[in-house]
Amino acid sequence: MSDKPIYVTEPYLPPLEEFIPYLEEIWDSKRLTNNGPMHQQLEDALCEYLGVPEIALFNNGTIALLTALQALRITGEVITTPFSFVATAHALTWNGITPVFVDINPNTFNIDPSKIEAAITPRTTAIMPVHCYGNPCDVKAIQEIADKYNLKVIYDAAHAFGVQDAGGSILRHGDLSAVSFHATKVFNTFEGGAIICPDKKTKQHINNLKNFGIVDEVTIVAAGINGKMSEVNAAFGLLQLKHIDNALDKRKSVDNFYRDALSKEPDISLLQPSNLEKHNFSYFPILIENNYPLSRDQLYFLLKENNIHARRYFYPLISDTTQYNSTSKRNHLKISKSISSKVICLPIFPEIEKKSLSKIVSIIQNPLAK
Ligand code: T4K
Repeated sequence: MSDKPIYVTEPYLPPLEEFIPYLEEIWDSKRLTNNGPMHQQLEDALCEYLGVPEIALFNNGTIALLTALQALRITGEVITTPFSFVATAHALTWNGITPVFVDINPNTFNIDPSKIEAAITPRTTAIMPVHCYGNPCDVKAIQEIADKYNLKVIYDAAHAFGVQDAGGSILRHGDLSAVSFHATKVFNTFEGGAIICPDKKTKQHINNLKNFGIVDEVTIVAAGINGKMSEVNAAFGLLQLKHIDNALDKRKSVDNFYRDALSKEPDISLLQPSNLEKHNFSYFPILIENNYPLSRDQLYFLLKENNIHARRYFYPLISDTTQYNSTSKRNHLKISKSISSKVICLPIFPEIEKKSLSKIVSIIQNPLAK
């Protein structure tokens, strides 16, 4: 057993002294929440950094997703992926919507557009794909289907902060995208999230919904929720933005290290990187294939015994959890089941030490060594 545990992720934290001036400003202004100055600055800074038209900040990614569905008045059934974190389906359930799970593509682990049309019924109103591990979905094919059947597209882009394809931020695709700024994400505000929207009118509607539906002191237009980000979280986001490029560079080195070390391992498969302008290296999934000397779970527990806390994201499939196995509609999910039974996400974060990486790789390469 090594002395220090290595977790699947560790949040990037800038030097504490850099945060103090932000806190002093908040103490001076006594403005703690409700669209204060830090909140406004962070929205502007993120629009510029990401190159997107409008952003509405939230207290977490789940409430952002829930509100995105409300904003577009989505009802009935929504087509989504079972290979994701449970929050994807929960956001639908909290809106009284039935999730309809469609299988994923074996090369991208994202929803397979060629299987979407067969799952559309008269009750279908939207598609909610996930850019899993920050790898973009087949946005073109998904939009074509949405246009053909008059469906909305809301991307669960929880993992996709900072990712760019040839046309810019992948958060611009679909009707709305929701990101997460949770502690475990590449860009974090402790807890937090955002909706990326195309125009000011949509953003105003979303702003009303995240603030109890309040338009002014005497006008309430919707049964809104409290989805607001506090000033402390927003201030932390402003500081994080100063460090984000450095943090992403360090993640890239970790990704390179694993790729170099593991790409030739015969019974380990890697998710091949998409053709991107910019990736965020948010996760490093590997697949444990049949001829590997241990089963996926045996390797997972072997790593754990060595104080390496890799994770089986995403196992079980959402559609196999007790919450969803009887209430959801499940189509043929063969690929999802297979990937979910083989996947392990290895630790990846900016400050991970070289010797930790070497230890992880050595266990994977020699799982039977004593
Ligand atoms: N959609 C998708 C596709 C998502 O993946 C998520 C969240 C959402 C929507 C919802 O977004 P949020 O509402 O969360 O903003 C974690 C995260 O809690 C969750 O945000 C994330 N996805 C999911 C994939 O992972 P757990 O249950 O695995 O978290 P936990 O507490 O086991 O943390 C994992 C490891 O990270 C720990 O072993 C140690 C490390 N860690 C964690 C925290 C919280 C730290 O070092 N510091 C920390 O503060 O769900």
